[in-house]
Amino acid sequence: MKKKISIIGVPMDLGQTRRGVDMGPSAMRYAGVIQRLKKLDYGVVDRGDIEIGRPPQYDIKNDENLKDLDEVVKANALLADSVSKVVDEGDFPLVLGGDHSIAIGTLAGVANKYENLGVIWFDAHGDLNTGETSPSGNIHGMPLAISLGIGHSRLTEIGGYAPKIEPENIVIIGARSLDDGEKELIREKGIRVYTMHEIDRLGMTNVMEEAIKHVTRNTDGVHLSLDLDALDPQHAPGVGTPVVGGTTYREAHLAMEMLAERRIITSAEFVEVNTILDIKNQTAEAAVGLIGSLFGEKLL
Ligand code: 4U7
Ligand code: MN
Ligand code: MN
Ligand code: MN
Repeated sequence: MKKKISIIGVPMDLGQTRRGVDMGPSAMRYAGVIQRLKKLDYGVVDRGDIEIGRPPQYDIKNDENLKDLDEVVKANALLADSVSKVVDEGDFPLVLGGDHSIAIGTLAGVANKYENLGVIWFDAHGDLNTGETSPSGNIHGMPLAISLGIGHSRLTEIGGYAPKIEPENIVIIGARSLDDGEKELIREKGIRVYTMHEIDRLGMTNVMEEAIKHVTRNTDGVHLSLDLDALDPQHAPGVGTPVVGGTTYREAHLAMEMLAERRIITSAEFVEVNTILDIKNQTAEAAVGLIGSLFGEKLL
């Protein structure tokens, strides 16, 4: 029997400063994510949305270069609990964002269920900043560092343990914008990165073959964290931090189809869909299409 899929929405927009990404979960529901998964014969439960605190928006707190830290911590702690329950019940957690700061909570909820969790981080960015290295103070640029146990302890200790993951079990795919501190951390920790250069050079098929080998070498589960800004802004205009020169729509689908064939993904999140910046829900629809491919949708 196929695993049941539990959907958790996280209308979080405080990990960065552009409003609109809080409506991402609604947009993906509206684009038909549940119907799409049901059509593939999965049992689907929608667990609704995690509650997000709403600070007065004219007064963004920025202590230690960590914007809206209190609310980001609170929401991620709730998300970690909710994801943890889903895994305990034997369901597949599918988290819909919200900005990428929510990966902190998703990984906190999932990582202690595995001996060694692998992570595929599909993103234009490295998300490896800390309050010390971040040029923006936006926590959505930090979740991968936080999950490695690097950063403010209020964030790294969410879920009551740290680190969540080890550097050798991570691959970043689609990178084309890295800050100096992130580059340093990648070199220091030996994190495997397939930048757009490698995708151009090797092709997505080879990149995915290598990436899958890397994240399954030493692990008993693999989390997929997919930031829609990995796609070229042509195909995913509704994101807060677009970067030109991204993957095509088809490359992203191929990546998901290969993950479906290999059945290695044990939890997933789709983040950074910003409905205010989107064009006729195109980015949410792209996300839902990718979710379909990840769960085995085929034309024939
Ligand atoms: B996303 C950035 F400086 N690196 O830290 C930062 F370029 O979750 C962008 O990948 C972070 O969308 C992007 O602010 C975070 C910037
Ligand atoms: Mn672990
Ligand atoms: Mn990104
Ligand atoms: Mn990201």
